[in-house]
Parts: sequence; structure tokens; C-alpha cells
Amino acid sequence: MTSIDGFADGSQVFTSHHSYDLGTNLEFVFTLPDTAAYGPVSGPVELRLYGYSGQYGGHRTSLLAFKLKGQVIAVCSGDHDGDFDVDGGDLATQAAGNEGIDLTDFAEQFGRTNCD
Ligand SMILES: [Ca+2]
Repeated sequence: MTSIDGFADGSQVFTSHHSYDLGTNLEFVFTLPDTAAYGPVSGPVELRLYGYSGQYGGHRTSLLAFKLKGQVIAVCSGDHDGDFDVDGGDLATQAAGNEGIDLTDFAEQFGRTNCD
């Protein structure tokens, strides 16, 4: 579960198969859903891993490694016209009173051409 879905029951992004193999390290690989909720994430995301439905009680479960791969995409909230830059056209919109971003943040983004 992730903080994006609020850790709601039924919104698991991955469930492993049930394993009867004791003592062998298992590797699970999954991809986060390709949905708008997991699109350009601009804040921290918390992942929670739960062990459940064990065959026997009292056995230890451990996580030996965790790898997260991803792509960092530059998001420009000052790109008002959506053409992947923050330029004069966006400045005109900003000056006209766009409330989506304050002037300080807009100024920091002005001139960027790598917005996604
Ligand atoms: Ca633009």
C-alpha cells in the first residue's frame, strides 16, 4: 500500500504469491500502477509492506533488500500553457492573475525548458 491511496484496504499495489518454501530468499518485483494517481508525484510517497496470512505463527519474516527505481521528472507549475517551458507566454498568464503559483516560485522556474 502507498500513501497515495491513503493505505485503504483493497488498494494494494502488489500481493505476492503464497510460498511454502522456507529458508529461501524470494524476490518480488512489481510496478506501480500506471494511473493518474501515480503520475507526476510531487511530494514524498510512503510505501508500507505487510506480512499476512502466514501458514504458521511464530516464524520470522525479514526484508533483506528493497530497491526503488524511477524517473525524476521536472514539473513546472509555472508552465501555464502546457508547452513544457516557462517563458513569456506563461509570464503573461501569471501577470493576469493566475493563482496557481506565487510569484516567487514562478520566478524560480522562469526560463526552464524541461518541464514535463
Ligand atoms: Ca509554457
